[in-house]
Amino acid sequence: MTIFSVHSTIFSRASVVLLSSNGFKRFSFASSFSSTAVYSPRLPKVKKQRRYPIVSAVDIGGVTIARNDVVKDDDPTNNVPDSIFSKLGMQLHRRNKHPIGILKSAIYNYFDSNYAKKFEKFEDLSPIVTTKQNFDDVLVPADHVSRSLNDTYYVDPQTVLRCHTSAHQAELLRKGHSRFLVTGDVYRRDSIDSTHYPVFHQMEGFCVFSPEDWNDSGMDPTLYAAEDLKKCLEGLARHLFGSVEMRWVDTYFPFTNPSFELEIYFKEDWLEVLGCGVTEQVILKQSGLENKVAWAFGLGLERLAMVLFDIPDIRLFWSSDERFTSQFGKGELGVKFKPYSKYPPCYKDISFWISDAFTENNFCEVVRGIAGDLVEEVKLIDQFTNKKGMTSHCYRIVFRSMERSLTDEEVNDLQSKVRVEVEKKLNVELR
Ligand code: FA5
Ligand code: MG
Repeated sequence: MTIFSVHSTIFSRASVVLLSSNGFKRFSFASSFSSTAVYSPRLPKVKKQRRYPIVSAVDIGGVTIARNDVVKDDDPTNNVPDSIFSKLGMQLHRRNKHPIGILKSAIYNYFDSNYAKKFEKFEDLSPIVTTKQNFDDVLVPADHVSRSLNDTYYVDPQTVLRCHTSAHQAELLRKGHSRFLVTGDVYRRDSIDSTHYPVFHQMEGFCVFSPEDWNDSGMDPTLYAAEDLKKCLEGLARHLFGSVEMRWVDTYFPFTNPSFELEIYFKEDWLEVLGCGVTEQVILKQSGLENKVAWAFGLGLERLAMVLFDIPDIRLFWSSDERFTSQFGKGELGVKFKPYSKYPPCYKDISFWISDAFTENNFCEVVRGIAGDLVEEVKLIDQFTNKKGMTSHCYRIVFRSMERSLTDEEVNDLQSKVRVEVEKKLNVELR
């Protein structure tokens, strides 16, 4: 078994991967979004969604999208489950009394007052985009992990649910926009814990500079843009949080160079809240911009809102429980979330011999498909390979509702459904 490092958060950060006779298995120590399984065209589909009623159509900014156009049960090139389809068009960022909407407005205020309203705002661009928009236009290499069915929700081989708001950079540049903010819901197959959810919200910022902007500074244009970017984002962090402990981390994105991430100290750990950098020249040139430099950033709105409002679990953003929703009011930034009660967690372990095609994201998708938001965390707690070369994984599943106590019977029922589905869909052998 070889241990080596690859770029692993969907666009950034290296993490450690174990390469075994079974192929690539994720074994990430990074707390952020990360996944490293290589593309496998035969990934099992995880479809049945028990905790949610099947929604037959959604409305995205006035356009009705039918379920059957996005969820294709018998098409192996489609991996969108009903639970994800039902989130399309929810647009939490457009609800002005929701923490995500309140945060968005606060960020708008910062840009309006510091840049004399020069940043145009887009918040209703469809999350259903082409692979060209999501990947090619921002130089994501053909073999990049983020393109795999394991990481991204595909409607068909040319169409995905955007996995980042960077999907809109190039088209907006081509249309002549040079300073803009794009806010939207983004979708990723991912691990399960308190800071990761398969649907979340990002805000993209983009700012183009011309020679007259940097000439007087006497600085190299790339350096000029990088400094301006950091100043802008540090100012934003101060605007939102007052004083907060933060740090810059160098990283890699295919579309920026240099690239950075900003981390904020939250609940005794560093939490990655955004990625950013100086835009690759090719992107500007392909959009008809010569002799310019630009910076770009992508903020994770849930992560920032968790820090700002002291929200301990990312699932809460989707709660319609009045004990959650009634705590937030339009424009109110200083509010700290008061947990209404902490219900007990219930731990269940499951062990199985994995198959070649097994990936942790697929496992998480099965668990979410059965338990929905009753699953709080899925963690690999043990793994080994026996003399015959068979690899065993043991996962601990934490079940906990944010709204009520779960009964033993209910949790046992969920766990036995997980056991049945995992064996059936992931081709593993239960131990
Ligand atoms: C990106 O998505 C880049 N497009 C950001 C970017 C834009 C870089 C422009 C440079 C220029 P990343 O995969 O790191 O990068 O995600 C950005 C942020 O989204 C993270 O910092 C984090 O705050 C948030 N995020 C990522 N995955 C999740 C998730 N599963 N749940 C909640 N938030 C997430
Ligand atoms: Mg990242």
